[in-house]
Amino acid sequence: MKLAMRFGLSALLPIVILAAGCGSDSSSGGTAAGGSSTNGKSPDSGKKLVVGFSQIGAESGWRTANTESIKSEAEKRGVDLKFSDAQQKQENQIKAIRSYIDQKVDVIAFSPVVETGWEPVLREAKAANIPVFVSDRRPDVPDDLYVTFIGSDFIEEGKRAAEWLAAKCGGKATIAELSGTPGSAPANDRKKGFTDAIAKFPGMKIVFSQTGEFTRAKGKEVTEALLKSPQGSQITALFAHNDDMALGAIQAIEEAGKKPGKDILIVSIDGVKDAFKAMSEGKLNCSVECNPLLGPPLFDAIDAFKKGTKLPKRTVMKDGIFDETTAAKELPTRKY
Ligand code: GZL
Repeated sequence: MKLAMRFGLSALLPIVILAAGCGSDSSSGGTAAGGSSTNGKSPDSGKKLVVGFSQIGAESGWRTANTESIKSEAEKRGVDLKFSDAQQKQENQIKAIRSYIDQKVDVIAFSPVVETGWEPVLREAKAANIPVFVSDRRPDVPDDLYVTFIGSDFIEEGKRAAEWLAAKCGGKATIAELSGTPGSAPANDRKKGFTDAIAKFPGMKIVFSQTGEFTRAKGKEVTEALLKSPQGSQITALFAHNDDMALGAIQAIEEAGKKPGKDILIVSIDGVKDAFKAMSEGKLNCSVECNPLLGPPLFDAIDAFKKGTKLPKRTVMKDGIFDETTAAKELPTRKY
């Protein structure tokens, strides 16, 4: 039966995948397909399964770990992976997806850099009977245009960062926000989760918000300018949508002669190794995990789809939260 014949299967309830970042292996955590491994063969001819993957870029430590997880899992399962790096440009992702359609790959998978603008190209994939799997970030399209979306709950991540900060600062903070890529699901949702949570605390206000584009360099640049401005002296806390921007901000705060983690509390999201190091040094106060090891659950889902298993439309990666009190102990076991 053609792989794509089952495309458009009805959705089941979302399931949760165990975090792999804290020592467990997400593929053993159970997935929509129950963790069976792809044999790397297409169902029809026994030839290698061909998967076209469009990656966003290489902007952060999280992205590097995510790419490594996708590539190593494909290799382990004998999948012929065609991989492209879009360098943060949606037009490059759309070009890559079109090229996969032209190559008649068995499956297309991608991490959408922003939420909107995907419907035309995903309709072309559907017309070509090529199933599409979404990894990491959500696209704003009708759900008949993809088989399943595997990624973390970014609203929950923003909420947990806010709640941790509220407890740490007793509900009083003048906050600077370094936001992620404009229009991306993590930037939109983390902001929503964080602002909705601090609304309960009248003493917590975001007085500055600017994008640091999820990169360390831009995070440093934006924070340097903020600290040089009259507003800089008011800031008592910084919320970064990812660790890389927080690490850039830490450098800027130190160069301004202030103590990151003390003069300015810092909370961020991802849970990469460098964040654990900064937390163990007291320079970063909290990092909410966002598990990048999406290779195993992605290829489990493709394998299950290939075998006719009905997949949920949404598979949520389960993430932890870590802070300055736990980082040193956790650091040795971190996988990324
Ligand atoms: C989150 C992912 C985000 C990370 C950033 O799933 O899309 O993109 O939080 C990365 O580090 O750049």
